[in-house]
Amino acid sequence: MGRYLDMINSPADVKLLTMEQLQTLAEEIRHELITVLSKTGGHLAPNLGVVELTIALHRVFESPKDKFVWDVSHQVYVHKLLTGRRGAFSKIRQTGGPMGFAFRAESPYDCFGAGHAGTALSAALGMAAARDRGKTDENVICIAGDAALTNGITYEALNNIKATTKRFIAILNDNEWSIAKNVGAIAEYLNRIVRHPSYAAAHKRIDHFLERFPRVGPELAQIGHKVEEAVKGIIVPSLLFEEFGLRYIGPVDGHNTQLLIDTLTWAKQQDVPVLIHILTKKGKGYEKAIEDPQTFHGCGPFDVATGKSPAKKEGVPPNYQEVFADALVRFCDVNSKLIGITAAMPSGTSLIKLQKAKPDRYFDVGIAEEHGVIFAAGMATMGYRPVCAIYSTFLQRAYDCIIHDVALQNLDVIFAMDRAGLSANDGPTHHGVFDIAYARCIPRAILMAPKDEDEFVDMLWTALQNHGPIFVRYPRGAGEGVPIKERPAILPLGKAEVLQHGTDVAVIFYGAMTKMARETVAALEADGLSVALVNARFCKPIDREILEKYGRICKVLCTLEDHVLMGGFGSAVLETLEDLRIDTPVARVGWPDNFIEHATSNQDLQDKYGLNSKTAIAKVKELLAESAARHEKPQQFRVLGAASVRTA
Ligand SMILES: Cc1ncc(C[n+]2csc(CCOP(=O)(O)OP(=O)(O)O)c2C)c(N)n1
Repeated sequence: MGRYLDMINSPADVKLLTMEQLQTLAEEIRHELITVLSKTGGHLAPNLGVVELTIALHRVFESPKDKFVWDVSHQVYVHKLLTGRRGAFSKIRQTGGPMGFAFRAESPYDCFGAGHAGTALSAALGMAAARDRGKTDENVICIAGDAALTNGITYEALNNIKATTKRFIAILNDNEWSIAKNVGAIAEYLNRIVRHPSYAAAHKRIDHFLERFPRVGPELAQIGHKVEEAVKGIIVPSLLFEEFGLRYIGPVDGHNTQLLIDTLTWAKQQDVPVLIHILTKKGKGYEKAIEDPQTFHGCGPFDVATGKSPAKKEGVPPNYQEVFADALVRFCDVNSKLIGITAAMPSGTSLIKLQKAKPDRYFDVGIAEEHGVIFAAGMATMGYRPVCAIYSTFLQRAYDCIIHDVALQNLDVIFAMDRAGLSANDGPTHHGVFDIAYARCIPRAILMAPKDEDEFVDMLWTALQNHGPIFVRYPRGAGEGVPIKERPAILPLGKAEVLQHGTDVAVIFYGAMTKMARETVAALEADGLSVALVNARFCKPIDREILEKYGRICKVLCTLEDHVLMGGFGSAVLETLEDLRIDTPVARVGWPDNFIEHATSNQDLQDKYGLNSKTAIAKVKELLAESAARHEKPQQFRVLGAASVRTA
C-alpha cells in the first residue's frame, strides 16, 4: 500500500483521513523528514517536534484562508509537505528547491515569511486587525517557540493584543530549547508551569476524557465546550498570559493529535484571544536528535543510523568561528575585563568554547540582540570590554542600539559580525550582506575585515587596544589554512596592506577574498598589465594614502567585497576618490541591489550573480578600454562613479 503522505496534495486531503490514518501520516512525515534532511541538512529537530501540531492545524483550519504565522518559520517543513510542496521537498534549501523558511512568493499557504525570530505575534496581530476592520472571518493563528519569549518584539505584540482584537490564537510551542537550552526567567516560568503537580494529575484526566468522548454527529460541536471543561482542571497558575488579556490553556501534550484537534476546535470558537501552551519534544521520532537537539536544530547531512556528519576532511583548516572563540579564551587570560556575549547562538558563534573555558566571562542573553547590545554598552560604562558575537544579519535588529547606546556615547564595544557574506542554504533572511553599509555611516565606527584567520586574530587583538564601537566582519566556515601566530600583532589603524605593487590596475579587496583577488591579478598580468594587489583591512577609517597613491598611478581600480555594492566597500573607495578629486574609474564587484535567494552552495550564487574573478577581469578591461578611448578623444566632463551603476 502506498503512503498517505503521497495522497496529500492540499490540506483538504488531511481532512479526509481517520484518526488512525493521521497517526500513520505522522510517522510517514517523520520518516520523510529524516530521510531527506539526512541528505540536504536542515532544521530537523524543530520539525520533528511539530508534526502532530501541523497536522492538527490543517485538520481544523482552512489554510490558506485561515492564516498560520510561524515564528522564525524554520519549523514549516511539515506545513510545506502538506501544502502541495511534497514533490519538491527532496530539494529543500537547495538551488531551485523550496526555501527552508516560509516564503510568500513560494506558496499562498505561506502567508508571512520569516527567518529572524520574534515576528510572528506582531504579524499575526496585524492580520487580525486587518480582518476585524474588513469584517471578514479568517482565523489567525500564530505559532511561536518558547525561545520567542526571550525576544522583546514578542512582548510588544503581547502588550497590544487585548486592545486590538477579540479573535486571536497564539500557540506556544514549548520544547524547552532555543538552539541551545533556552535561557532566562521566562524559560524558568514555563518550566514551573509544566512541573506543577496539578498538571500530571490533570493529564491523566484529559486522556481519559478523550478516550470516552465520541467525535461524530451533533456531538462534534460540543467538543470545544467539553475540552474547556476537561482542561480547566489542568490550567495551572499562568498569570503572565492572563495579565496580557489572553485566555491561557495548557499545558497540552503537543504530540496527542486528537487532543490538539479538540483544543484548536475549542480555540476557534472563542471570542477572546487565546494562548495554547503545548509541550513538544524537539527531535521526536529520531533518537539521535532527542539526545542532541542542539546539533539537530539545524544540521548538515548525516548518517541516519549513527547520526554522525561526514568526518571533517583531513587538512581542512579550522573555521573562523573556532578561531574567534579560541582567541577570546586566550585574550581572557591577559585582559581581565573581556566579556563574550551571544544572543542565543553559543554553538553557531562557537562562543560555547568561552562558556566552557571561562564561564564567568560569558553571557547568553537569549534571542535578544537589542538587549545584548545595550547590555554590552552598560558593561562598557563600567570599564569592561564586551565582545558581541552576533551574526551580521541578526545584528540588523540592534541597529538603533548600536548608534544610540554605543556609538553616541563612544563606548568600547566590539562587534564580532559572524556570517558576514552569504549563508547559502538559509537564503535571503540570513545573508549578511548589509553590514558594511549600515555600520560605515556611524560616526566613530571602526570597520575591519580579515583576509585570513591569522589576521582575524590580529584584528580582534587590535580591537581590544582601541576604543569606541569596532566592527570586525568575518565569514562562515573554514579559514584559509594559514598558521596563527603565537603573539597577535596590533595593526595600524586605517592602514591597508600592499601585497604587491603595480602601476596599471590596483585590485583592492576587503575580507577573505584573497583567492579571487589573486586570480584577477594573475589574469590581468597575463595580458601584460602591471597590477597592484591590496588587502584593504579597514573600511573605516579607510586608507586614503593608499587610495590616493594607486588612484593617481593606475588607470583603473578594482574593488572586491562579499557585500551589496550599494553602500559597501567599493562605495567607500569611490567616496574617498571623490574627496581627493581623483577620477580614476573603479570596477566594483559585490552583490547587486537584489535579495539573493537560497542555494545549495555559495558557489552556485557566486556563479549566478558573477561574484568572481571573471566579472572583475571583464569590468576592469571594460574600464581600461573606456579610459583608452577617453584619452584618444578628450572629454570635458566625466560622470563620477559611472562605473558604479554597473553591477555584478
Ligand atoms: C533575531 C534572531 N536571532 C537569532 C536567530 C537564530 N535562531 C534561529 S531558530 C532559534 C531558536 C528558536 O527556538 P524556538 O523559537 O523555541 O523554536 P524551536 O526551534 O525550539 O522549535 C534561534 C536562536 C534568529 N532566527 N533570529
